[in-house]
Amino acid sequence: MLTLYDLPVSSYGCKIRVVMTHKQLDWRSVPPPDGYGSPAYCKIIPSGTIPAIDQDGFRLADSEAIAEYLDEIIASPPMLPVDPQDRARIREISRFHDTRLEPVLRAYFAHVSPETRNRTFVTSNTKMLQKRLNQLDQIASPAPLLYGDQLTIADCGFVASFALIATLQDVFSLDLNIPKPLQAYERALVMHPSVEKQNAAYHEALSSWVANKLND
Ligand SMILES: N[C@@H](CCC(=O)N[C@@H](CS)C(=O)NCC(=O)O)C(=O)O
Repeated sequence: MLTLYDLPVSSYGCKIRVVMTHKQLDWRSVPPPDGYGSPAYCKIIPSGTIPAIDQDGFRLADSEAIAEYLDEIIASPPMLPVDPQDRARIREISRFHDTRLEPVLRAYFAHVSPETRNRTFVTSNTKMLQKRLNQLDQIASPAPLLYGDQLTIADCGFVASFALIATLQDVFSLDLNIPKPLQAYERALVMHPSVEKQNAAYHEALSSWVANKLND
């Protein structure tokens, strides 16, 4: 059986859980020994990051590489468009998510606990988040998902990010204006049958994580 090194609260892990659910794969989730980045885990996965997979000794890290690998070895249902330009656009959005949007969300993590919160940082990071959402609104044309009705690799990353945005909005009372097409996209995404259960589980993991941070 496929092993997934993962933790319930991992956003990139959530992306792979949605891919695996959509591909109807069986897998077992294993926490990285001694935590991610630990010497014990780096012996297995040199980058020390989660998610990572082990398929009969073939080990692979990086959510995007994993998602594309799974899409190539399990052809149905396909998670990338066939047309080269559509395919490239979906990859562009997925990389925009991973390299431009998600890091801005991650930057809030150190400020969730009131003990370590810096309001000036939160305000400036929110301006950056607004900028990224506006950019996404220009790049993507959800109808209702990023590529019509077909769930793609790019959609999978947004499951955790929309959950994170909602959670962070509550924690920091963020003054965000999420463009209307993106709001409609989120509504369609979380209703997708391959997303629903993973989305609910991710919200639950986030709630416990935030509750722990607020009680630190
Ligand atoms: N580009 C990587 C990023 C993964 C990532 O940063 N994962 C976090 C946890 S959600 C992690 O492992 N951090 C540990 C570290 O950076 O050492 C991916 O897409 O898998």
